[in-house]
Parts: sequence; structure tokens; C-alpha cells
Amino acid sequence: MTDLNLYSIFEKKFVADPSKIAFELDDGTIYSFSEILATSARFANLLVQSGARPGDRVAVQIGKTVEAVLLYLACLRSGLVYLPLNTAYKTAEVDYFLNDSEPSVLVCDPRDLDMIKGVADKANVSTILTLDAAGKGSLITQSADLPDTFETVDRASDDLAAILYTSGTTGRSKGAMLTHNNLASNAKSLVKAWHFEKDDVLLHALPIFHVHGLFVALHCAFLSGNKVIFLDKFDLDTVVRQLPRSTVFMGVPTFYVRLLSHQSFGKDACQNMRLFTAGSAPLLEETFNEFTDRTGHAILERYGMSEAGMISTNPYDGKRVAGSVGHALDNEMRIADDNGNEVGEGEIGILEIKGPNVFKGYWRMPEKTASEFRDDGFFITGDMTRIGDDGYLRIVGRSKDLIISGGYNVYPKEIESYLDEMGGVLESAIVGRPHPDFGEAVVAFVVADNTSQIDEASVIAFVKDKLANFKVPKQVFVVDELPRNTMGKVQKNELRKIAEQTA
Ligand code: MLC
Ligand code: AMP
Repeated sequence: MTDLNLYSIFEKKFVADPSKIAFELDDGTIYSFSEILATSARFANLLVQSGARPGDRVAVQIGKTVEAVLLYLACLRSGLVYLPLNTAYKTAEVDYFLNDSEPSVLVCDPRDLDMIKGVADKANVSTILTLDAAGKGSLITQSADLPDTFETVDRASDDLAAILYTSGTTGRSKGAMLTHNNLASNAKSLVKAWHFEKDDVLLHALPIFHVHGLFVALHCAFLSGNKVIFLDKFDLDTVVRQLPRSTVFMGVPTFYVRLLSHQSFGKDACQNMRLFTAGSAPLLEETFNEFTDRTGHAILERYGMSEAGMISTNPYDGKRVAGSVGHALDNEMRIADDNGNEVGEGEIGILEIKGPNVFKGYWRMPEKTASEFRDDGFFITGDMTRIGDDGYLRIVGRSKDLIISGGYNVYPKEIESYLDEMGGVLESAIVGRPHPDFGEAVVAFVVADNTSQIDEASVIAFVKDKLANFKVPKQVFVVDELPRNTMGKVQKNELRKIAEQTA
């Protein structure tokens, strides 16, 4: 049945008002829903013509354009599995993702073609298409004369719609497999919980290669037939200028910290706004309070992850509590100890969840998948949580060694393994410290082996060459040794204290 294809649910809204504006860019360029229907059909025809078959992966590493969103819709329509990659990823990172996922199609920026071609050939990618930051490339030219209709491919609810790679605490990144039903059920829950109506206007400034910008923001808008003011990135002045024309804005905490730093941001900019949501990283209580004082709006904080979309949210109508992530959406939640036994009321434990939003497993990692699910089907999130006396969920820490910088996840283990390979480095440890803009900053501690000279600049240059820019340490300490406990384990708490004191 085609209505189990996520696209078919969106399409009902697109065809209801085809002349309505679906996307508006900052320069005034507009795309109507009829253009969305036609262009995504042309892209779908091209993908099928290239030989891609339902279930095949389409990896994309491209800038933020409406055409990129339409490519996503085209993948849904043709039953292909969309696999977005952060544009900051460097060759070594892309190499891993392509080899692991074995996509049949890769879409990249024409600027990266030379770099990516060798990697793609090695991974047996059969078709490479291009799309640049202005929405031009072979994807457009090759699809220009193809039919602008396409019969959406039937999907069963547990067929894959997307794979999102999340870095692992122990080395290899894992591809979280998300089904059509995972995405559809979560989108429906959010539209209801956040009271989306057809006249809402979403101001979109998030990247579109992660859950937040791609699924949470765009799915709410698609499911409600909304106009989206589509910005290519978060630029403070542009956001403040476009806010009065919008009703909903979604951001990582860094967006709100930056908005508060803007001299003329206040009630005027928010005159038509009905909802600000925040997530992907903890929103500081001081940001929540200052934002309320300045604008009269209480930011609605919600919590989620690649493996499950949105898990909990503060209420739309009830009290939004600073420092909390509200109540469960449409999944069951329980707080348990390491062995899966529920902890007592008000106690801290790891959040476990079960529901239609929870992913199908990690791509080609059955053992890893099995180890992160309990026998009764609950998924172990790795987030340390507690329910307060008020019944609201709080994220109090992480059982996984993870830093969240500006809403991007950084796994220390990954940087450490690269640094340990650097000439002159004996060993390394990566920790996070508070950062006024990014929430947390990556800090490196390296022990030199004295075979060659190393300093902060050479360590930064080494990482910058290999890994995405948000993983590059903001500060480096060259130390004689790493503090260890009696078991020989590096005491990261000690390092965090040093990093915080010398920030
Ligand atoms: C950029 N830089 C970062 C960074 N972003 N460093 C650390 N952390 C980041 N997040 C680097 C740049 O490379 C540059 O380095 C320097 O910092 C300053 O860059 P900038 O111009 O200030 O950065 P900007 O382009 O403005 O980007 C910052 C940002 C962006 C916050 C707008 O990072 C962003 O859009 N973040 C959103 C991430 C997101 O969508 N997360 C959702 C994940 S989904 P140099 O050395 O070149 O000067 C998820 C699930 C859920 O988690 O619950 O939602
Ligand atoms: P990702 O793997 O990129 O999807 O990141 C998911 C992780 O982000 C979660 O496991 C949490 O640790 C964190 N996260 C998301 N939303 C929040 C929030 N509102 N508060 C604190 N942490 C959050």
C-alpha cells in the first residue's frame, strides 16, 4: 500500500494547495508545492533510470538547497534509502561511510568530485551525480527532460527510508536504520504535540543532514503543508530579519545564545512567533530565562536522538520547565540501571525507550544492535536521566563518552585514535569543557614521545586535515603524562577540571 510510504502522507498536503509557496529563500526566490511535486518526480525518474532499485542507498554530501530537499523526497518516492552526510566530513570519514553503506548512487558537490571519485570507485558506487550550493549540477541537467510525474513506490511500514550515521564510543560509526513508519509516526506525534496548523511559517536555519533539521523541522512543515523560509545556514542578522515573518523556529542551544547576543533582538522580532523549540544539546537555564525575559516566549525544549527521532517534549500548553525535556512523546520510557532494572522513583538511571519511533537497528551490525536492546525490545539510549518531583524528565549526563559541540556529536575515541597515530604523540585524551557559544568545546591532552616536536598548532593542523572542523580541538595541552586511576584508566574528570580552569 503506497500510503505506508512516508512521501504519500506528505503528498496529500502538497496536492491540496499546489499553488501555495512551499519554500522561500532569503533572496525572495520561491518554490510552489506544484514545483515540489514536479521536480521531485523528475529526480525520482533519474534515480530509477540510473539503475537504483528500492532498498538501494543514495549517499549525499551536498550543501543546503531546496533541490537537496527535493532529492530526499525523490528517494522516498522511489523507495531508495536516503543517507545524508555532514558537509564537514573529510575524505577519510566519507571513505568509511561509503564502504560501510555501499550506496548505488552518490550525490556530491562538483567541487568535491575529484576528491570523492576515488573513494566512490573503491566502494563500487555505480552512479555519481552533482549538486552545488546554488542548486545546479548534473542532477539538474540530467533530469531536466524527464517526466514530471512519478508513481510513488509501495513501501511496507518497516522498509527503510533513511540511514543516519552516528559515531560510536568504541571506534566504528554506526548507521541507524530508520523506517518509513519510524519517521511518519514521529512526525505525526510532533505536529500534534506542537499544534502545527497549515498557516504556520517555519523559519529553517538548521543543517539538513541530521535528525533536527531534516526530520523534525521539515517533516512538521510537510505534514502541515506549511511555507518554509529556508536559510542556507544560521546567520544571526538574517534570522533576526526573517523572524517577524515566521511563526515557528527550531534551533540548537547555540542559536539561542547567539540570538540573545544580538542588540536589536527582542519582542519586535517575535511579533508573529508562536513557538521556539530547542534541542540536540542541553539548553542552559540561564539561556531559557534570559530568552523569556527578553521576548516573553518560553523556549520549548525537547529531547531526541538519531536512533529514535524525538523522544520527549515539554508541553505546548502546560508549563515549560527550564533544564527539563518534559514528558514522553509516543514512546514508552523507563529509567534503569546498567542491568536494565528500573531504578527507584526520582533516582538517576539510563533512559530506555520502546515505541514506533525507535529505529530498526544498526546497518549490518546485528551484534551491536542486539547489545543495545533489552530482551523485551527497549532500546538503551545511553543518556543518564531522572524524573523530577514535578514529573518532568531531566537529562543529567551521559553514560557514553560524548561531547556535544554546537549541536554536533563528537566522540573522543575517534579523535584519540587519529591523534595516537600522529608522529611525536605517545597517547592522547579528549574531553569537553563548557564553551559560551558551542555549549561544550573539544579539548585535547597529548603526551609527547619526544621523537618529534609537537605543539598546539601542529596537533590542531593534524586533526583539521583528517576530520570534520567541529571535531578540531579548540585547545591543546601537551602534558608529561595522563592521570590514571589504580586500574590504569585515564581519569577524564581530572582533565576536565584542568581544561575548565585554564579556559
Ligand atoms: C562550526 N565550528 C564548530 C562548530 N560549527 N566548532 C565546534 N562545534 C560546532 N558545532 C567551527 C568552524 O569550523 C570554525 O572553525 C569555527 O568553529 C567558527 O565557525 P562559525 O562560523 O562560528 O560556525 P557556524 O558556521 O556559525 O556554525 C555554528 C553552528 C553550526 C552552531 C551554526 O555548528 C550548526 O548549524 N550546528 C547545528 C548542528 C545540528 O543541527 N545538530 C542537530 C543534530 S540532530 P575555524 O577553525 O574554521 O575558524 C540531534 C538529535 C536531536 O542531535 O535531538 O536533535
Ligand atoms: P545524535 O546522536 O546526534 O542524534 O544525538 C543525540 C544525543 O543528543 C542524545 O542522546 C542526547 O545525549 C543529546 N540531546 C538531544 N537533545 C537533548 C536535550 N534537549 N538535552 C540534552 N541532551 C540532548
